[in-house]
Amino acid sequence: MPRLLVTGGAGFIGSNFVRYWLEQHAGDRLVVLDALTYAGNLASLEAVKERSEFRFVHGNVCDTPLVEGLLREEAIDTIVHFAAESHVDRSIHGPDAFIETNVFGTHSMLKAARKIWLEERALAQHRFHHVSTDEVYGSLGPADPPFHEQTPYAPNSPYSASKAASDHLVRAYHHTYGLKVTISNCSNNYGPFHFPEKLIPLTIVNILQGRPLPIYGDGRNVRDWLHVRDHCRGIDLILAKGRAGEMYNIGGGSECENLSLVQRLCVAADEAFRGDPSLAIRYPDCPAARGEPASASIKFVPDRPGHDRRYAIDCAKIAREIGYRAHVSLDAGLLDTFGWYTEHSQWWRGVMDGSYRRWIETHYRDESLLRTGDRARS
Ligand code: NAD
Ligand code: TDX
Repeated sequence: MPRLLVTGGAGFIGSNFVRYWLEQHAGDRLVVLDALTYAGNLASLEAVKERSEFRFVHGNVCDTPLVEGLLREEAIDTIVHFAAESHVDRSIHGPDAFIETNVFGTHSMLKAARKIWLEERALAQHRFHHVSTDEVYGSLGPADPPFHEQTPYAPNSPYSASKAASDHLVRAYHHTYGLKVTISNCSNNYGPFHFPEKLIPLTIVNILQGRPLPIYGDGRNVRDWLHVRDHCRGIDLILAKGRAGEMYNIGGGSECENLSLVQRLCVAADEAFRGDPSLAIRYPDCPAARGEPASASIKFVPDRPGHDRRYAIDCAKIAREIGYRAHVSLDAGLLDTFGWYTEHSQWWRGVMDGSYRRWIETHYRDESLLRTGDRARS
């Protein structure tokens, strides 16, 4: 049975992966290593914290001796490396943490894996899976073919540059030292437990609180939306059937312009409030609680510097070699995600107070985005 070390397991995708894994592979040892930055929350791991297979370790991936100790002590043979600084806007305002965690942190993980697996244990069966992003490929024009695994790297933000650097290090540890690695480059994830700084969860919680819905630039930027559950299944398949040294793109097959995506969430809110009168009581500041369309709160704001225009993923390789395809349609996924946020306000209110709020206050100059005084408590 595999023994997993999951870094960044208290974050959005990591915590979904931990729940997915323990559902699908009950009995496998699973250790989470997470520094609990603003993006990491133990509340996201509530459902598994009592499982005997599960252990949480509070620590930093840059702490190589700590990682070596865990690999030894827990006889880990599989690393799934999610830990990263992940928000493009934050990387524009402060790139240092991105270089530290994404580049040095990944190198620290690789050094520890090499030392324990190759030098100390001569462990033939091992896997270092690195979770990366489609942003390393840069930006597409409207008629360009989607990114495939041979698309040259052309990262445009400090975030994507740091992820590209980490991908190169992972690849180099395979070619130079023979470490058995795989890399997945996936598109924009969405789903439950997503920190409300990224477009979908931010839009949902702002709708529910009657706040403006910020759209950068003209709102015509395109992302390929991947439900986090499909992403977790894709990683599971790569661990089981992926070839060492290979990269695999994972997409959702759901390209959508930002403005259209936000409008779809607004329609979902209007319909949900019409169908469930308890929502208006729980979220009295939501326009839909007064019968007004949520889309009236859409607000165009200045564009993100260097904003990539379009991402799209060609999944042919992972479909052909491993049999992956996305199961969750964007319509079903958005409805499901909207519903999750309406039912889990305790989670999102909890993760949003504190450091997130202070960051928003420092970096958004547009005061109307900071309107406070929401009365909603559910
Ligand atoms: P997230 O920001 O929600 O979570 C990151 C987690 O890593 C948090 O729990 C945080 O506490 C932890 N962490 C940060 N620095 C750490 C450190 N130095 N040591 C240990 N733990 C640390 O991120 P996410 O959205 O879940 O993304 C997970 C991975 O997937 C990242 O590598 C990201 O680049 C990649 N990715 C994300 C998306 C997306 O749409 N969210 C898309 C493509 C790729
Ligand atoms: O308030 C907003 N308004 C807006 O128009 C925010 C937060 C975003 N946007 C736009 C910018 C992007 O075009 O929406 C799109 C999505 O933005 P984000 O949710 O910040 O995601 P993105 O920048 O595309 O990056 C995400 O996908 C790839 C993740 O954050 C990365 O970790 C991942 O690698």
